Amino acid sequence: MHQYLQLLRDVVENGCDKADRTGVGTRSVFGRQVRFDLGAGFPLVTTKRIHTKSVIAELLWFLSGSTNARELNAQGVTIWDEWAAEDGELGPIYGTQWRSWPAPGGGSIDQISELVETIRRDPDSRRLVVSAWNPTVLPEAGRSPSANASSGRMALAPCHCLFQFYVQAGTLSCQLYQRSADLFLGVPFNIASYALLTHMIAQQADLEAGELVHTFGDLHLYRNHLTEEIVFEQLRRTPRPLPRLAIRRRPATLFDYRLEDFAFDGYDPHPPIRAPIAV
Ligand code: THF
Repeated sequence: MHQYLQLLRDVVENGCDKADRTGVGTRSVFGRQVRFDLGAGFPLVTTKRIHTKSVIAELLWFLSGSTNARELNAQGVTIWDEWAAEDGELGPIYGTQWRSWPAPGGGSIDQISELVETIRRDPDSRRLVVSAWNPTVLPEAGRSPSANASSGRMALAPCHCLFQFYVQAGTLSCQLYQRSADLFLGVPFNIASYALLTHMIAQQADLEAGELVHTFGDLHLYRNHLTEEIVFEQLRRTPRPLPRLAIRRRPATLFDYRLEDFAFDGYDPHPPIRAPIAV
């Protein structure tokens, strides 16, 4: 995971001060790209422990089409609680846009099912794209996430907002465009999540996982992460060998995976590093 440490160094050295929606303030750069060869090991950050259960549960929750944080809480995962309304709702975030994008004139579009079908039927297609960026339901500026969610808008605008797959020589690659990226807390989750999704879809389509290409818009470190105990502690640590992902069975469809189906063999990270999340 030298790619991840390089991004940390890049933002520390080249970032400019920038204010942001949360009021915390960031150091930020614009436009970066890293690549991970998924055949060479699973891209899980090793210089701090990543809570892999949260990563898997969040992805399965997105794929289920749910946008309610209580359904994630049922798995013991609380990473979306800060943005939810009283009843747990987050409005039409990823789950809705991925599985039931509202179609004009009623009905909805299941982008994920169509994606898997197209990968199988027409692997050379250049339209293997899923978009979570739906301008008709973006949050209203100046309102709190929970107020937006309560009024049928997204609690938060999608950060990882568009992805595309590519099939070549029996391998499946994925490129993600992330418009806004919390490098210390969110990005290790985002990398692992899309790597996992690529492995799952590859299994369903009888392909091998190829590359994950991760492209960033506003890539930032929150000011309260730029401390000796947080970012600079992580930069002092030496990366360890990558784990390998084991998928223990082949479910009938992409929507039938469970938490227990996944294991990260050989994951031997440095200790966790706690940091405050900007809401
Ligand atoms: N808001 C901000 N400020 N950063 C983000 O990365 C982010 N997201 C999602 C929505 N809003 C965001 C939420 N994803 C953690 C990790 C990912 C999150 C939210 C929170 C987090 O606190 N991680 C801790 C604890 C892990 C755990 O409890 O499981 C960590 O140490 O990794 C990015 O898409």
